[in-house]
Amino acid sequence: MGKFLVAITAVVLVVLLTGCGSDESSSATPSEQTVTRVFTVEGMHCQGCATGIETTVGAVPGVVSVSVAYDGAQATVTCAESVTNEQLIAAMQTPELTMKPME
Ligand SMILES: [Cu+2]
Repeated sequence: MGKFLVAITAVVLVVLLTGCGSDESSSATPSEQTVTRVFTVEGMHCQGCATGIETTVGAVPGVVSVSVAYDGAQATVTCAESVTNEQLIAAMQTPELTMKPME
């Protein structure tokens, strides 16, 4: 009976220790700096295109957030520093859409 209690306590401790804060860093490594990059987007013809880019670029590992403005033809991406512009562009590139880093 004593051993059973010890086992339960151990499980609860593990859940408490590993569960705390684990949701915050699902994609970016906690110690890694994040950067915000702005791209110009050509070829969008409706808000659906913007939403599609947000979804595909948002799925790139290390990407924290994506905001695409159809009106301004711009994509703002917050991601881990190790994510390259090429990775982001490759993720959203289609025959119709072109994304370029903005200075
Ligand atoms: Cu569209």
